[in-house]
Amino acid sequence: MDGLDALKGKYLEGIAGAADEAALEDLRLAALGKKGEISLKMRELGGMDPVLRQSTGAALNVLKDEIDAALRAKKAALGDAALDERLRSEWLDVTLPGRPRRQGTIHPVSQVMAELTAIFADMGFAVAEGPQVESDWYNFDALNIPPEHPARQEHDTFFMNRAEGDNRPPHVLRTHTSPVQIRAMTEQGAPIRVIAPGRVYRMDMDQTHTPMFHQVEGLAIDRDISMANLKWVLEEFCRAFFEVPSVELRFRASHFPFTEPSAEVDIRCSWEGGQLKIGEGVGWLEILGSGMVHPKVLAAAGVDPTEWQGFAFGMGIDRIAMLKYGIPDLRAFFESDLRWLRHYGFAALDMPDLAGGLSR
Ligand code: 2NL
Repeated sequence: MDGLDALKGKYLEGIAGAADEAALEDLRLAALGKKGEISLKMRELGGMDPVLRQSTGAALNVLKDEIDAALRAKKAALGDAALDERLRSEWLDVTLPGRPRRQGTIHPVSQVMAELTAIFADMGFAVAEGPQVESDWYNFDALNIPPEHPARQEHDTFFMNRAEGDNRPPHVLRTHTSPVQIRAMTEQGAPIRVIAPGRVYRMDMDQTHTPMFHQVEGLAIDRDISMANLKWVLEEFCRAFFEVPSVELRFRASHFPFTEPSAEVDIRCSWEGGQLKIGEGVGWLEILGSGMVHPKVLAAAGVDPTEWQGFAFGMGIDRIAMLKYGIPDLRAFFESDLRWLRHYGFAALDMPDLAGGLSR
């Protein structure tokens, strides 16, 4: 019996101190394996006298169960410790933002498009898109600019080539996004509320003009839409876009073939110390053109002008981006200079929404 106590002490101590599963397995074999110490003692039972055999046998069984239980418990504990250790060392915060190897930026034009889309979406305007190569009917005729109208010359249009002997009028690179709204009206009918942001093209290149630039037009047609609705929508847009508490707009009578009446819109501003401030001061800055959609334009898009009316407006995206973000030179917009993009670009995850103001 003393021998068994010594065995028990030795194995339980060994098991408690085992560093890993391999050490545990060695101990199991040494005690309970075929040639293990307990197994050998079991085999010796056969040669004992019956009384001693019974008590020794019972004691051996108890010891075997104890060692077995200690082995299992230690194995489980080692497994838990190993898992804890992995969880500690392989810890990963999946909520961290990505870290791209090279940090790109969002172009100011893309940023401003996202901003104005958010603002107009909040007022119920959907975004419409259309082709950049247009028929001259969609780009001009439908907008009340017939073939010999002087406005055609003023648009500095890029013309596409026709095949030899094809005498139909050539397609054009759209000179405004109005044709997108003609298409939207034709497809959806009235009532309708859309904006059409996108690239437009005019053959012009100097300090303040690039042959490709960006425009957003807006259109709202219903039974009783008026210039008053136009004024509110534009004020609301300017307030949200320039992120100022209030703005003041001034409507000046103007002329466009596709609206009647037509108005150019100025915004109150100050120019102190070379710093432009929107919404205050004694200066005025022209920011867009607008008016009530001409009845002929409604009719061309299949909308009955005796039943429906509404406003339209158009403004340059590049220009309002320059005003808002203090970008001095228009031509740098399209030079793809990485230093310029890093300076004026926006973080990819910094997309605008209206909760708490555009830039929070
Ligand atoms: C400007 C002036 C304007 C429109 C665009 C428009 C579109 C349709 C019908 C009638 Cl479908 N009008 N667009 C109206 C007034 C002015 O743009 O100075 N843009 C930069």
